[in-house]
Amino acid sequence: MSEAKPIILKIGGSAITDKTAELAAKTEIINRLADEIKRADLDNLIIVHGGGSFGHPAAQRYGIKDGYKDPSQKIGFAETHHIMTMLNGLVMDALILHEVPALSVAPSGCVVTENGKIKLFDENMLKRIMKMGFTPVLYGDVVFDEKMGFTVLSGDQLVAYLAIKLKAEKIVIGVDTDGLYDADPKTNPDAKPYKRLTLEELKKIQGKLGKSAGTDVTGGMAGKIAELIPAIEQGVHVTITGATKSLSINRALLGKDVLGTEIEKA
Ligand code: IP8
Repeated sequence: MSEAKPIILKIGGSAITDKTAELAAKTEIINRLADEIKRADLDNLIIVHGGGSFGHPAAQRYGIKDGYKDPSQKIGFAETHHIMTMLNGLVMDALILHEVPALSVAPSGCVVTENGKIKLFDENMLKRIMKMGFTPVLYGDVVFDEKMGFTVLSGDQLVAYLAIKLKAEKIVIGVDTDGLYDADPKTNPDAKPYKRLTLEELKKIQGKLGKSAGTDVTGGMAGKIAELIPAIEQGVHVTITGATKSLSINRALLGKDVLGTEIEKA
């Protein structure tokens, strides 16, 4: 049973799905990540995954992020959540097959936001799950919102919130590139990686960070970084590395050197 400070792993939707298609899971990568997580053998791990080509297209179709405006969106809210449980099911299948004692926690059932920002989340259940030696697995989801009726909660906001509330040791973000670049490395061969960034440097380059190659209602890399800033401000170390490259996530979880970007407050 663990009482150690948690390590929070965000698995980006871009890494485990093909965001240019719809409902296109990369099951080989999901399986390899499950193996890397098992091999890291951490009993203080919290996993959060993104929506990728599952949650984002559905959320976009029904305008969920902008809040409740019309009863016809209700089925879209339900559908978006359901589609997220399908992607979560694939992640859970892989984790349990690799004997990670993972437990799925649906944010739609335990988080309330106010104008898109988390207002209510009883973290005691998560603490209990971890104390018993289980690995909670959360994900970007649709949630009820006190002002907007409902909205989309990104996995990244959840990661930052949990990191602050539970005083995390660090955050590891697995994406489909080797960290942050000064241009899109997929389209620009001259794009240069950032090895290390302070909070101040990160804020300066925020405008250069890319949108998404596919549908992304939570703002692509730029939006995700903006969500993480509150945790970095509180002194949480962030490593952004490639989840599509073998062993990067395993090494980052174990605090070893990886190809990627290390972000620190100062
Ligand atoms: O991919 C978004 O989570 P994210 C989840 O972490 C939905 O931004 C439902 C689109």
